[in-house]
Amino acid sequence: MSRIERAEVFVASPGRNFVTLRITTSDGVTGLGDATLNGRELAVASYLRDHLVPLLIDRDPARIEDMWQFLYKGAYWRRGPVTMTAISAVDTALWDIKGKVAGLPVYQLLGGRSRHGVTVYAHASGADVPSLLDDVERFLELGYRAVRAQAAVPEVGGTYGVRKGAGIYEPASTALPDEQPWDTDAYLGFAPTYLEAVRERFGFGFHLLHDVHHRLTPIEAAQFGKRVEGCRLFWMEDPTPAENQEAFRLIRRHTTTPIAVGEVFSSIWDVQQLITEQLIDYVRTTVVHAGGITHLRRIFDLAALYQVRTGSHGATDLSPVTLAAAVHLDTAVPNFGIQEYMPHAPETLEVFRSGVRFADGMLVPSEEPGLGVEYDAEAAARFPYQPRYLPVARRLDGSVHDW
Ligand code: KDG
Ligand code: MG
Repeated sequence: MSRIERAEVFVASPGRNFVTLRITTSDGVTGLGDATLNGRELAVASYLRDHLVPLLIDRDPARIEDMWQFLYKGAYWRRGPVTMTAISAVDTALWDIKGKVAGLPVYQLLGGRSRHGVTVYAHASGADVPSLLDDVERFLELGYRAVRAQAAVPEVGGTYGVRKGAGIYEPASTALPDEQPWDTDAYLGFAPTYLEAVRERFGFGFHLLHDVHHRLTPIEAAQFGKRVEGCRLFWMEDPTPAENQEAFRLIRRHTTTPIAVGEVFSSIWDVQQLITEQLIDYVRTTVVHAGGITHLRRIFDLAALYQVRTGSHGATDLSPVTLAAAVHLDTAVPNFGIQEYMPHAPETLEVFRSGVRFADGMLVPSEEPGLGVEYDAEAAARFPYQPRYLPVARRLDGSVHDW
C-alpha cells in the first residue's frame, strides 16, 4: 500500500502571500493543496505544521473521504476558516495525488466533462466613471463574456474593488490594516449610476456583476437591488454581512436582482439555510476555504437540489492551485454558474506553473493527470513571507463598518 511519507508547508510571497501544502507518497507521487487565508496566513501554516502533518504520515493517500472525516470530526471543534482551510489543503492535495495515480485529470475523477469551458468574469474598476468604462471595454475586447464593475465612490475617494493604477487589485497590501473611509449614502447614490452607464454604453450582450462587499443593511440592499433591476445584473454579491441569513428574505421580498453569497463561509452548514430556503441564487464558497474538493462538491450538490448555481470566489489571494481545482470542479458539476477570475501576478506564475488556459472568456482545465499544477519551491524561496492585512472600513464618524 502506498502511504503518505512527507507533508511540507511552504509560506512564500511571490506577488502576494500564499501558503501551500505538498504531500509526497512512498511511491514518490506529489500532490498540492492551497492553504491561503488572506491576512491570517500563519495561523493556517501552524495548524497544518503543528497539528495536521503529524496525523498524515503513514496514512493511505487514497482514502480521501475518510481523511476528511478524520480531520474534521477528529478536531472536535466545528467549522471555522482556519480549520477548514487546513483541511481543504490536505483534501485538494489528495485529489491531485489520486489523479496522478489514475493517470487522469481531476475533472475526470469527478464524473467527467459537463461543459467544454468554464465561463469566467473579469474585474473592471475605475477611479471615476470614464476610467471604469474604459476598463469594461478592455475586458470585452479581451473576449470576456462577463464583467464585474466597481468604481471609487467620489465622496470617500475609493471603495472595495478599485485598482490603483494598471496593476492587479490587491486589497491586502499594507503591513498594518489600511483604515479606509466609508459612506453608505454616497455609495447608494452613486453605484447605480455607473452600472447604468455601463449598460448604456455597452448594451446587454454580456453579463454584468457587482460586489457590494457586505456594506449594506437589509433594507438598503433591497433598495439597491430594486434600483438596479433595469441593469439586469447577473448578480449583486454580498449585499449584507451574511451572518444574518434571515436578512435575505427581506431583500428577496423587494427585488428580483439575483444574489450571490458565500466567499467568507467555510462549510455546508454555513450556507445550508441560504440554499434550502432559496434565499440566494449563486453560492460563492471555494475549494480553499470550504473544505476542499470533497466538501465543496457536497455544497454544490445540495445547491443543485434548489436550483442554486455555483459562482466560486477566485480573487488573486486564492492560489493557482485553488484556481485549477475550481476549474476541474466547475467543468464537472451540472449546476455551474460562473467562475471569478483575476489573473495572477507574473511572480506567482513563476512559482506555480499551471496548465489552466483562458480562451474566449472561458477557462479550461489541464489534461495532465491530477490538478495540472507544479510548485517550484526553489523559486518560492526567493519570495519570503511579508506581513499583510486586509483593510478596515470606518464610517465618516470614525466607527468601524464592514469592509
Ligand atoms: O481576501 C479577500 C478577497 O478575496 C475578497 O475581498 C475578494 O470580495 C472579493 C471578491 O469577490 O473577489
Ligand atoms: Mg466578493
